[in-house]
Amino acid sequence: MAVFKSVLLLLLMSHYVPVSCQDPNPCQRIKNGKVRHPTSCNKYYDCANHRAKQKTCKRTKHYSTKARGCVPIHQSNCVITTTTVPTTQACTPNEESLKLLNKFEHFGKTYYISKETYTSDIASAAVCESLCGYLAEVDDKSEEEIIHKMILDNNAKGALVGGTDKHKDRVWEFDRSRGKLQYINWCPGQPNNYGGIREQCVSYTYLETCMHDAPCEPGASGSRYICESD
Ligand SMILES: [Ca+2]
Ligand SMILES: [Ca+2]
Repeated sequence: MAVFKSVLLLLLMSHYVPVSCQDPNPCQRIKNGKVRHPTSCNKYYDCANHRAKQKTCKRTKHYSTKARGCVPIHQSNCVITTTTVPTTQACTPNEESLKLLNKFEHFGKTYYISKETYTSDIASAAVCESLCGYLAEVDDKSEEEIIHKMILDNNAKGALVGGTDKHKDRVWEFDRSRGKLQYINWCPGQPNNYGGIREQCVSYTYLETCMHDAPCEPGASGSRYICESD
């Protein structure tokens, strides 16, 4: 009897292919029955006592989870969804843009201050983007101090940073995300649309560590612009 059992066991083992350790057993949750194949429509697994045997439908058929068997392809509900892993493309700062700005590292972040005054927020933002960054977004007091220090260290009169109310009057947002400014520290008397001109951008001067509203396209201001990169 013992010999008979052993022979029977051997026969079963030769019939049902054990699944390797690397592949999770498709019959782990199904003791007896059929399980769809994860990456093929015309294959499925036959489970017998949690042992999986891979089977293939005939050429014109697909496995159907509804019918629990092979059916003509047009009757099958099989859809294989493959998850594509998004590829993060490394950004390389543009060589020509790098010549236009001075680079600084502060607490794991990279900032750039332009050597020339800004002509428009859009042009400045484009240069920042070519450096894998954006017009500096001042998120807190410590970042504000970094911005101010960069202005002083570079003998600049001031610098344009991110933030605008051009989309909605008096609603200050970051242009790239349209997210509202979380940190706002206007200097006394600001924002003031100085001289009756709509000042829809944000800048800092060398005089104070606080924000001014400033024209996005100044004629001549002497202000530079600062980019930030994560
Ligand atoms: Ca920031
Ligand atoms: Ca102003």
